[in-house]
Amino acid sequence: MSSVLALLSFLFLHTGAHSFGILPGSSLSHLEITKAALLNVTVQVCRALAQTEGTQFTPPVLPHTVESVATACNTPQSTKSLQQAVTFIILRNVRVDLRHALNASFHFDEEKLNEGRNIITEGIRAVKASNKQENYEAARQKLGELLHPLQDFYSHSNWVELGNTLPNPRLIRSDVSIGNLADVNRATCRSCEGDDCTNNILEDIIEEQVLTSGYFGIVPVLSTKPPGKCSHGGGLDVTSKIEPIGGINKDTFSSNHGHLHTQAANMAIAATSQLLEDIRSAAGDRPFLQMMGMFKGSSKALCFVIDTTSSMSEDIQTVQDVTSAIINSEVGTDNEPSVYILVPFNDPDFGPLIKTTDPKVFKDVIDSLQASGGGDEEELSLSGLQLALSSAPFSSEIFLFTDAPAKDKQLKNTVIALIERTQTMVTFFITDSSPLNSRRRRNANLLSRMSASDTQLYKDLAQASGSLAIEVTKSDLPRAATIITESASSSLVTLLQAVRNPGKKDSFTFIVDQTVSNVRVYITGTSVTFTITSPTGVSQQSTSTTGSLITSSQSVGNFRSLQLTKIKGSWQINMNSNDSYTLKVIGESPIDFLFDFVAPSQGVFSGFDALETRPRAGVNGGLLVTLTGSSTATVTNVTLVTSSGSEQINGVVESQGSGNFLVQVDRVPSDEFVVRVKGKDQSNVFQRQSTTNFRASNVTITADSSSILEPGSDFSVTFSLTTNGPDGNFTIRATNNRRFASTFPTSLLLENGTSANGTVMLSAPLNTPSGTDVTLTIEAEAPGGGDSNYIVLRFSVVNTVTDFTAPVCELLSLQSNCSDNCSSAMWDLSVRVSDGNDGTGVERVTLRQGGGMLNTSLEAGNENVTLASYTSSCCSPEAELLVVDRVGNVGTCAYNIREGSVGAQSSSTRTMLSMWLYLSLIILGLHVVKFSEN
Ligand SMILES: *[C@@H]1O[C@H](CO)[C@@H](O)[C@H](O)[C@H]1NC(C)=O
Ligand SMILES: *[C@@H]1O[C@H](CO)[C@@H](O)[C@H](O)[C@H]1NC(C)=O
Ligand SMILES: *[C@@H]1O[C@H](CO)[C@@H](O)[C@H](O)[C@H]1NC(C)=O
Ligand SMILES: *[C@@H]1O[C@H](CO)[C@@H](O)[C@H](O)[C@H]1NC(C)=O
Ligand SMILES: *[C@@H]1O[C@H](CO)[C@@H](O)[C@H](O)[C@H]1NC(C)=O
Ligand SMILES: *[C@@H]1O[C@H](CO)[C@@H](O)[C@H](O)[C@H]1NC(C)=O
Ligand SMILES: [Ca+2]
Ligand SMILES: [Ca+2]
Repeated sequence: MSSVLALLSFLFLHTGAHSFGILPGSSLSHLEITKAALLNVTVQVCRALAQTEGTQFTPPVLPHTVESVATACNTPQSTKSLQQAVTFIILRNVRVDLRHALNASFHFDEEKLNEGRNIITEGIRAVKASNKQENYEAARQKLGELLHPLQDFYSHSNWVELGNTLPNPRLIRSDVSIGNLADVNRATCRSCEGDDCTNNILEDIIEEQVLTSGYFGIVPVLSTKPPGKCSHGGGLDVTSKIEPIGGINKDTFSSNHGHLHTQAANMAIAATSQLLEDIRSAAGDRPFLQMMGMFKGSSKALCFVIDTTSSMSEDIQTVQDVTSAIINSEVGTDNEPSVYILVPFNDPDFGPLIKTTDPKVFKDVIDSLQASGGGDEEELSLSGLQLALSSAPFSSEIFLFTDAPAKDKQLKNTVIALIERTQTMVTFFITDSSPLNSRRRRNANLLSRMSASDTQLYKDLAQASGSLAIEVTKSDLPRAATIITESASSSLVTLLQAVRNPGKKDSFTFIVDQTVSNVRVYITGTSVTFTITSPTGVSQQSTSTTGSLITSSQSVGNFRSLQLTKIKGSWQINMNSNDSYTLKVIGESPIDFLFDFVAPSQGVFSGFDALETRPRAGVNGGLLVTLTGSSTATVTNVTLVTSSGSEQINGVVESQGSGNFLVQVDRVPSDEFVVRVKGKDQSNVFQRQSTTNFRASNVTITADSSSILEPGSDFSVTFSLTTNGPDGNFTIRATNNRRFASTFPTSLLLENGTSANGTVMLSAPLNTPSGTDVTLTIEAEAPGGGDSNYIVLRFSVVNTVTDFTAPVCELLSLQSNCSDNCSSAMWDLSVRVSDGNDGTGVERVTLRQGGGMLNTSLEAGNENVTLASYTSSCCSPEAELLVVDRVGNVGTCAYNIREGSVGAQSSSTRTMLSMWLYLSLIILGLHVVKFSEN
């Protein structure tokens, strides 16, 4: 594909194709629609939270940017994770066009209106269930997928042509009819040729407010447009050449109904906002922000994977001390971890994973850890690590403590796959390698130290993740563990990271730009010396204890850490060692980058799809790079640098707007590589590097993760394997992080250039909580093990839901003595909230609007019913309660004393309720005093 074509089609489709598209600056695309709505609702939530928390809120100027929203929400340190969430949701949305181009239901084509709505409402259930379990990655994935049909409805149906000015709220509900649907036999369009196609929908369809949508097909013989039906329209759509000719889509300004594009796109933004409001109400404001990657403190997790076998008591003590120190110093600051994760491992068991946002809970859990058991020398370290990797947020850092070899070495490739896909750093603290403490090991009569190959496994994993394997004595561990506190900063960036194995003399440069502070150099290796040279030409030797460049230096075990003076410009470090070493330079800066590997889609439409696999080796490839922390910065160069330093491949960078850059390289290297990004922000030139070391493969593997698992039912995942090089008998492994039972073919036979399909059967036990997510990793290893690829898929487990209605409110009493002087009088309200006999029960009753105090309690003997009492000053004459059931159906009940009337509404049973209320007012003889505001 030529780069010009790629630019036009990146993330979007060709003009006249099949969805909101296309050129920046004119029509609105799914990308812009989704981003606008995500940021809009995030701002609403931050405004509401500021109000309840009594803090200042300055709305960001329009159009919103990730940076301005994070700042307005008073969480600038969440800029990067907000960007990550937004990009992830958008890529999932765009993927629907690439993967399900011809499935009419995903686009509200061909009058598949109920089918389209089902995709939306099933998706909403999964998002709500995932949020409830704090599985935000799974929630974002589903959210992206379901927003696509929602947005397409406004472009592909005749909703706008029917004269509607507001979104259709029935698209996000499954208990009401979607509207007046056209009968299959009813004609909806007439032919229109030429440019003016504004009036091709039949008058009776408009008059009777009948809903329809356009037919779409790219292959004449397969296209079955019934007589008289509308078409989508555009160059690719063959149905629009069949009577009635023409189309009705509003995807772009140049579409058949392009004159309505702006209206359709704005309504898609409003509809997306409405859906997000529903998700927000079900989740609560803080959890909603967490789904958006926004946290009060840091967006980072504090994540430990700890060997708890009998020799580990000193290490455990260190972890307890570090945890206390971090919690004591960081809670309440910008560096407070957003989530705390612990995975203990032992032998023969590991886990469970403990994940909490409460520092106290975490500290208690850590403090209760005790060393015991373990049997033989080896322990289940990789099983523990796998569990942590599949549960930690993307780009986390995990600290693993052990003094023993891995018993589960077969998981090495799975662990590397998860590291690559989540861009997680894994730092190892290995406390057995020194002979000094071999006497401390149990079974002292056995060979108690780890062999070189045992530690090499951990070093390989550390290297793949761009982190360190620190080998120290147990007594030195507390000093080495200070690196954990240093890494808590929410704005840590990697300036340089390299490994030489075997070691050799080499020279490295890194740029310290004006936004970078706290520059640290981390080195691991046993006999490393170096010379460091500043931008001003001053040098300092590693052996020198005086000098102006290194402000502090610490050495422990195989680990050395230096702090550098802040001098802006290009630094050089000359390393000298015959043993293997790692070098890493980090700093703190708001400016960083995010990226995904993308590949041209194989489907009907051209576009690029984010990969969940290794990119293809030896051929061209793409990356989507997003800068964060500055809305004015641009990417100038992106280079794939092989980890050995032998090769640098420069990409061609094309801006896509919104801080996104498409990078295309002629060839993805076969050797391990890192991604280096150079950019410019006004006069400031900066350079950042990926932490993760990536690998490419000659094997490609594809599978889809858009379906949902149901507990107790079999679930099949079909994957397809293609080889462009190695052939023969491939070894297949499928693992999942929940220990769900699974079956899969253990080998697949492939010839060069061919493909084969396999199926993984997975089943979630009947008692799996709704909203659980499961990460399935399918690996394919070429004969001989020289090449392998994998796909990492995340699925949601969601129970079948039969409760589609929100809880209802029953007014028990409303009393007031409001007078003309509102500040001296109060009113109060008592409401019984229930979810009906077949309902799942009331989960939450909160105040959506009103200046008073709300108290809730469970009804005696009936935990499915909540009693709410509300007291307020008469100056705040309105109250609105948000009532949510256990599967996230949301209703509201509004009361006011202003006009001498009381109204209540539950969004699902509005009319019935107001009638009931009217009656109950009469029956109860409630006295509502007229209140006049003054
Ligand atoms: C922003 O979101 C709110 C709901 O939170 C919605 O009422 C409003 O219409 C949205 N704005 C736009 C421009 O869609
Ligand atoms: C960066 O890219 C520009 C072209 O965009 C090129 O001229 C320059 O040589 C590149 N610099 C590096 C260090 O690769
Ligand atoms: C891919 O195949 C080429 C040619 O056979 C080979 O040189 C290269 O090493 C392979 N790449 C990987 C990652 O195995
Ligand atoms: C596989 O086939 C491609 C061309 O189809 C060829 O270039 C490559 O060398 C082959 N690789 C092997 C390992 O046979
Ligand atoms: C492929 O390897 C598996 C074991 O790894 C073996 O059971 C199977 O027979 C082999 N298939 C072929 C066709 O060689
Ligand atoms: C694999 O499955 C896809 C559809 O899922 C099918 O199109 C393809 O022909 C299958 N390939 C093989 C080799 O069976
Ligand atoms: Ca053991
Ligand atoms: Ca209910």
